[in-house]
Parts: sequence; structure tokens; C-alpha cells
Amino acid sequence: MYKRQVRNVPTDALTSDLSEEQRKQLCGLLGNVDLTLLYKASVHGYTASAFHQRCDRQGPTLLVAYNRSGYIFGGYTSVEYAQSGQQITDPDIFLFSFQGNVPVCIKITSGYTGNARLDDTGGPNFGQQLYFCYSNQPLLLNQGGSIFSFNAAIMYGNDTQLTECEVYKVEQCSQISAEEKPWRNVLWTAERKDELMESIRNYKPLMKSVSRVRILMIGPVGAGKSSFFNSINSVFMGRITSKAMSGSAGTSLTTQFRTYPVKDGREGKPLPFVLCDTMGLEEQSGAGLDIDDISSILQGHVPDRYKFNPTTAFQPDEKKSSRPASLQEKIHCVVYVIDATKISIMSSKLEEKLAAIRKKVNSLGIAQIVLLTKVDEACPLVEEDLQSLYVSSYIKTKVQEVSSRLGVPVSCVLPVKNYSQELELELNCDVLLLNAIQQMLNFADDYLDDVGHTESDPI
Ligand SMILES: Nc1nc2c(ncn2[C@@H]2O[C@H](COP(=O)(O)OP(=O)(O)OP(=O)(O)O)[C@@H](O)[C@H]2O)c(=O)[nH]1
Ligand SMILES: [Mg+2]
Repeated sequence: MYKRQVRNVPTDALTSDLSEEQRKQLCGLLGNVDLTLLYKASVHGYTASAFHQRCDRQGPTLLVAYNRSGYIFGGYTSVEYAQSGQQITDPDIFLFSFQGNVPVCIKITSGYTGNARLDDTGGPNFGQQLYFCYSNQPLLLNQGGSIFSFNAAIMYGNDTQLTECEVYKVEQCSQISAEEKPWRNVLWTAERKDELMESIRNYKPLMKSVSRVRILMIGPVGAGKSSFFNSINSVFMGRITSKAMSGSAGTSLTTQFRTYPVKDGREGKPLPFVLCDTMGLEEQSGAGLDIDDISSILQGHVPDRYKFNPTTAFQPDEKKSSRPASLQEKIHCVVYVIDATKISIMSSKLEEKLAAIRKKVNSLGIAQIVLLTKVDEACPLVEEDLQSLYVSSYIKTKVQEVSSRLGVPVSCVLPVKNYSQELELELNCDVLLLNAIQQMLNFADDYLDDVGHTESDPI
């Protein structure tokens, strides 16, 4: 939640209650746009007629509401208000709420885009679920329903008393602003994809004793660990695959430790890396993956298909654990898989768990990377066009946020989109996924280079 400090008193011209930073953040959700304030309830009145007089036939609009508890939230609709009495179809509609100083976006549930809102003579509504300026009063009404899935306590602190409601006209800027310049450079071409695949195929770990780099994926339940393996496997198989079980459930869907080699095509040779999938982290102790289990995995003691038991840590085989595992069996790169839509609402308990894991991984000197998944869900602009990923200032703030919450450098945070509902491969998606693997191999090399000095086994 973002608390407002100063409240501007409107003069002749309408004055927005958004700070410059908040305005920028909201624009980040919408692309290269200009916002023009059309309607301000404290000036024009909370009535539906005042709202329609100022906002009808103005094209796409962004509504920003402020409540007594200091929450700033609202929604965007790409279809103009017209009092048509029709159900509006709007796949681009979304709700948002500032959490900390970034807006979190709540998209319309798929399958419901035909009921995005009712375009009637009343005040603004989203999915006939959330009504602003309800009954011509500074009130919010939440009718409940599943068109938008949100938590009222998180979104607006369950406080339905509005102190302001603003509607902005949203227009695409014609000129390219400085923000259009990508903050990371990616070549989104088929040649680049081939080049990355070739370089990954030909990669050889820095130490002779290690034939394949072992990459361990750790992260909260449902963050996309299994999906990342499936996606990488798909890229190299040339078709969508779903070998690892993925999906959504309250607790971790993955309950076994799995080490997945990836083949270069159906009949191809195994690639020089293995992706190790784990059970999801949960915030409570005694649930989900345990730090002692992680420690055993890192040191190469846990066999493939070991079934995690959240109440008891892995008990190493007496004989095996008496000798240290070889470098080949150990983990060479740890990847923290984090859902971009959940960073702001990550609980402090989970953050503490991740910090404890990081401490352990640090002490072993293992390379670490953050994979920021679901960038498509986090930002509508990116959902429409993955190439806008590194132009999106919203994703940039998410990368910065995860970097500071986990204490890893920004350069170690890699945003990706996993394959989730697609039936066919997509070039942009492949390029990002391959870039991520390439980076993991580079990091693993740094680690091997480092241990090489102590184990004296360089090539
Ligand atoms: N839109 C979108 N959905 C994703 C992405 N990554 C994963 N998902 C979806 O998120 C859900 C959870 O993904 P999983 O791969 O099962 O997550 P996990 O981290 O393995 O979860 P557990 O094994 O339960 O801990 C699935 O429904 C995926 O389709 C992504 O980048 N974009
Ligand atoms: Mg999984």
C-alpha cells in the first residue's frame, strides 16, 4: 500500500493527485502513453452524470481511486464509455493497486473478457464486480465474483470510503520517448536463436571432471520452476513438451527431486546441462522444501526422484555421505525462480527463508541467478508483445524490486516468459529462454573457475 503524503488542492486547471513517480509507474503498465485528467470527483461531483459528461467518448481511460486508508487503486479499460447499455468485451481491461510504490496489475480472468464491464448510465464499473462512485456517493461497492480475482484487503484495505476518484484519458504518444530505449539489448531474430542454440550445444564446462553443469531451481510454490524446464526442453525438441508436471495447486505440485537432462532434439545428444527441479518453498516452517534438504542437494547427496518429506529432512545414506560427492554431482548454479506478479506481496517469512538459503549457497560459493517468470502476466504491454520487455519501465522496477528483496545484483535478474498455454513455439519466447540458459552456463563457469583454483582440475 502506498500512503499519500500531500494532497493537492485543485485550482482552475485540474490537478492530479498522483505523484510524478506514480504517474510514471502507471504509464509503465500501458506503454508509451500520455495521461490527461478528464474527471476529478472532488471537483465535478461523485455523480454518474458528471462522470459521463466528462468521460464518454474519450477512448481508453484509466481510473484512479484513493480511499480513506491511503490506498491508491483503480482500473484501465481500452473501450470508451458511451452509455450503450451493452456488455463490453475488453481483453485489455485490468484492475491495479499500488503495493509499496509499484502498481500490481490484476487482469481479467480468461474466459470472461466478454463481460469486462457493463456500459450503462451508472458510474464506472469493472466486470459489474467493482463499482466506483457507487450510488452517486464517494463509495466503492464490491459485488464479488470471479471476473477479476483479487483480495479486497490487499487491494484497498477493505475500505470502501473514497476520498477521490480520477479518470484519465490514455493516448499513445507518437514520438519515441527516452524510455523507449531498451534497458537491455536483445536481438529478437531467428539468427540469434540459432546462434544461442549452437553456443549452448557446444558449451563445455570449464572442468574436465564435470560433463554436464547442474542447475538447481528453487522458488515459491507455483513460481514456474517445472515450467522453465518444460520450456527449455520444448525449445530444443522443437515442439511444446510438458514432461515435468506443472499447474496450480495450493501446495507444491512437484514433490520429488528431479534431475532433468535435456536432449538436443528427439534423437539428439544430451545437452551439457541438467536442470534440477525441486518442490516449492512455502512460508510456514515444516511445509514445502526445507533448507536442510537444499543443503543436501547442493552438495550432491540427493538422488533423482527422491520424494521430499516436509516434516523430515533428507537422511543421507551412511556409506555415501561418508565420502564427499564429486564435483560432477554437486550443484554448480542456483536459480531462484520468482513470479513477477507476486514480488510485492511476498511475505516476510518467505523472504527470510530465501535469505537463509542464499546464505547457505553463498557459503558454498555457488553461482546464483534470479529467473523472473510470468512477465507476460505482470505487464499487459509485455503480454501483447514480448519484445517490449526491455522497454517496459514496469518490468524494470520489478527487476529492481526483486534484486533488492533478495539481495542479488540487478544484472543477475533474468526476466522470462515460460510456455504455459501455447501450442506452438514462439521466436521471442525462445530467445529469452535461451539467453537465460546461456547466462546460467556462464555463471556456472565462473563457479567452476573458482573451485578450479582449489581442486586443480582445469582443462
Ligand atoms: N503466463 C505465464 N504462466 C506461467 C509462467 N510460468 C509458469 N506459468 C504457469 O504457472 C503455473 C505454475 O507453474 P509450475 O511450473 O507448475 O510452477 P512450479 O514452480 O513448478 O510449482 P510447484 O512445483 O508447485 O512448486 C502453471 O499453471 C504454469 O502454466 C509464465 O512465465 N507465464
Ligand atoms: Mg513444479
